[in-house]
Amino acid sequence: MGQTLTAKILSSHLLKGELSIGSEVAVKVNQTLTQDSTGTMAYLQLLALDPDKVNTDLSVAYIDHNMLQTGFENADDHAFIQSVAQHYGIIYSKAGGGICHQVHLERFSKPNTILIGSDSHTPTCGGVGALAIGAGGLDVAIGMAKGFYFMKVPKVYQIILNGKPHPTLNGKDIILSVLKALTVTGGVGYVLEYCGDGLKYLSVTDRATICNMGAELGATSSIFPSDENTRQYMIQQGRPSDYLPFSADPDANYEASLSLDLSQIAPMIAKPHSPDNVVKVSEVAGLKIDQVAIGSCTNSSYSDMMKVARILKGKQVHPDVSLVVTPGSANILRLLAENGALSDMISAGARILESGCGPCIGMGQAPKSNGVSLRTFNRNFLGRSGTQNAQVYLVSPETAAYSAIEGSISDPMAHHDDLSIIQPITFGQVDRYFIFPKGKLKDNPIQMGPNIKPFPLAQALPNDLTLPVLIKLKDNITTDDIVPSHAKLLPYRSNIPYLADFCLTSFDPELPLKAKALKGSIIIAKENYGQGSSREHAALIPLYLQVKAVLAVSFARIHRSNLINTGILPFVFENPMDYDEILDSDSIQIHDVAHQISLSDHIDAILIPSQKRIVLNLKLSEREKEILLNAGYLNYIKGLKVTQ
Ligand code: MIC
Ligand code: SF4
Repeated sequence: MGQTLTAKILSSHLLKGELSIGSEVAVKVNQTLTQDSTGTMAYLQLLALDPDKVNTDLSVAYIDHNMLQTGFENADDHAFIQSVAQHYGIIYSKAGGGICHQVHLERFSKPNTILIGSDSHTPTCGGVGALAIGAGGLDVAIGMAKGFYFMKVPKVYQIILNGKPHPTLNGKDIILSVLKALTVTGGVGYVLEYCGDGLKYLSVTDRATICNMGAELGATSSIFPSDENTRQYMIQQGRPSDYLPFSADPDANYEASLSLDLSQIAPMIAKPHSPDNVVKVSEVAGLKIDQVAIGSCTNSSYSDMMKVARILKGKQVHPDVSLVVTPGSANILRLLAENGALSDMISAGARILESGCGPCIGMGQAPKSNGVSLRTFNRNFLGRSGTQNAQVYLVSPETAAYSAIEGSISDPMAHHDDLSIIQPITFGQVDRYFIFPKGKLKDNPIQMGPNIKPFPLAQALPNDLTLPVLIKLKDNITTDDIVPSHAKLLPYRSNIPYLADFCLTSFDPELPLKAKALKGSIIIAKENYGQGSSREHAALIPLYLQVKAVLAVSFARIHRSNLINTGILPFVFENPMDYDEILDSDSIQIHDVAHQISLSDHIDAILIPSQKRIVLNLKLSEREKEILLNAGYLNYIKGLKVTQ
């Protein structure tokens, strides 16, 4: 039987365990990436582990999220990360160098490698055939210190792309079509592997856009084969020797499959407030808009920017629209400046931002009240833009640029322009934003500003738990809901006590106070609790508020790991109907918790006051069990060795 790309990479990187679906294995980590908003926490954890130096082929610390230095906090965090990078042998990518995923794709991504990153969009590098996985900061810190990563062996979803796409189609329209077909939970437990004769029409950056938004399907990762287009990309990026032909075997076996005919795909748009709320752009064409934002790790490549410049050239942004453009890397920005595209954008009335996440994570450019914002980003969760009542739509750069000129949503297929781009033979490289580690690493001192506070650690499980319900939530609660992120809060990512006062406050403004008063509680939720970002703050903050457990119908993959890593019990309802039995005023009582966990996946619990018996499921690997019984991953990891 032939192998999938995923199976090939996992088997050549296997350190421990058996490659059977659902079982936990340890794999060798080749590369890691962090960004600053999850990075400070990851590096505090790396300091606690204190290896001599990182144990990977390459680790990079990017500064791209927290770039609005409205106070000392962000600048302090940057200095901290830079000092840790120097201390342990990590490449530091300064603010302005670009968005982690775009820069990593350009400069470091390699086929047939494993990359883990403390950001849910790490799978972007699947565009060149890497198995790139988003993880919590602690998992990445452990990856750096020990060189391994534990993961569940995923199923593989074959996505067959046949046919030739219309020239104005972007990778974004393809992934939005996949989201429409499979929804935000359709990728859970899978790696999405792309194949088919349509691949030859997709550039590496279109592929990267598609892999990037696999995160919105809940997938473990997404991956394309490495082929002639990959070779061309590596040559352009000045690193032809990083190319390696890499494809799945023709007789590989997949657990599921979806076919799309690219010639039939029209420009697509995700309506508020979910990336899977997808319709054709033509169905909402004409809707008046207030803001257009082009960029983010999803759509900020050189080709995307050039197409935008082509559309804007000689035109004017509509008077009622604010158009903001964020090129994905300093190198792309330089190329745009050199070839005149930047001038075309500015002449049309675009606002140009430095390369970084910017408006995607609410760092400025919040829309006006009830504003309609068209964004080339990957998430349109309610409130993420920084304006609670804004209506955010997700589109391709082509749709965004035409709409910015018209002042209303406009279908790029209605324009019949030739948007083909002549690619430069080589992109050149801007290395001035990288600080490469040198000298005697450990001689470099760690700089820690006053905003950086210690992270909380779990306590050993008591014999009996009686946990009042803190809040009862619905489906698809995002990590943005649990720990909001925007210009006012992002600077506090290294200050858990401060952030704790904002936990779930859009559902209950009193929740942090209530949690503190209860000194031990449980959160109840439905499907897909913790979707979205990899931020482990969504676990550390409940931990700080003494939340001991979350009971949900299901969890998003990264968030479930983050809960376990911090020492919070992620219970699943054995019978999902029991969700309806639980009242806001109830408590859940569990006797002999540690003993029950060590014996079985099925944990007996009692609802107080009704005395109804419910069964909580805690399907854990042996390692996860030990983590929970040892009050968190950090406590447990210190003695753990995994070798090939
Ligand atoms: C996001 O897109 O939500 C973020 C901000 O990049 C997060 C990381 C974070 O919360 O810091 C992610 O996707 O993991
Ligand atoms: Fe940055 Fe947005 Fe990408 Fe997250 S999704 S890494 S905030 S650009």
